[in-house]
Amino acid sequence: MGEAPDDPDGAVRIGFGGAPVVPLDGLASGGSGAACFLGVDPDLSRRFGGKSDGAAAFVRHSSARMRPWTRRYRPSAVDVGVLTGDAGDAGDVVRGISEVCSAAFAAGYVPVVVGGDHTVSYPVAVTAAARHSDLTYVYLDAHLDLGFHLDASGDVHNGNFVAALAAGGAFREVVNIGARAWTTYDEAYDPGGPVTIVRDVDPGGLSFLSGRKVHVSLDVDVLDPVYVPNTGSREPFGATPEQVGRVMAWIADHCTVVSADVSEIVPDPAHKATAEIAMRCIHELVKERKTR
Ligand SMILES: [Mn+2]
Repeated sequence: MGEAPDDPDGAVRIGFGGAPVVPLDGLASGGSGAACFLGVDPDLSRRFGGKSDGAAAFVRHSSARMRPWTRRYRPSAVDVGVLTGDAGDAGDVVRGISEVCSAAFAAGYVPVVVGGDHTVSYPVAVTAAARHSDLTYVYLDAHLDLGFHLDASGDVHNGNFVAALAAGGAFREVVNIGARAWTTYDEAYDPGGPVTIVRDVDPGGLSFLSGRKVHVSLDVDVLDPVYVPNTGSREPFGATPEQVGRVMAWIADHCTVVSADVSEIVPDPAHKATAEIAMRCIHELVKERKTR
């Protein structure tokens, strides 16, 4: 597990969005629906876009200054570390993701995996669907990632893993929010399972999701490149952070969020604010449950 920056107060190590870093085996049960962050530093299976190796460490370090606010508004969120390794370790990393997510579920947390390429969503979603029946996979993404028709290799990568999820049959429905790339208007996709596309990044089109259990995946390229220029597959005419935040808040208020992931940030010290945008969107999505 990677190192976290020190808390300015000196009391704890601080991680994603200012959450304290805790050992995985020290997770107390009773997470009460708070976020349990896990970072994944290596790209798992990138076919499209610029490399984002080291994205988790970048997001973690660049969002640490949110601590005074998340300590107040999301006090139970925790960070259990960053998985490291290289492409040759992808199998080990995938197993690690599954183990950590299972431990987070068992302790009552909402696992939130912060990765590099969007393929990181695949093991998180599969682990979530094994634990929760009747789950809907919701992904905010400028692209559909349904590209099995583009290659015959059979490999799962960041351009086709959603087709693998749809065809796998473990999800009630796969729902994209924000597809806008020209490729998303192709008629060639044959995902082999139920896929719904909601092009407007606006809660107004989401009422059909009300009451559902969901896994939510945020590919930051749903945001306009003006806000997140450091992403691998930039598309113009994107959403504002406020639009994404409103969609996340609507999902938090109307659905049961069991797990989440965020990906496709390319580490760049010139754009540290993108880490805070990503973390703020996640904090709109994963609210701690009120006990009263
Ligand atoms: Mn994308």
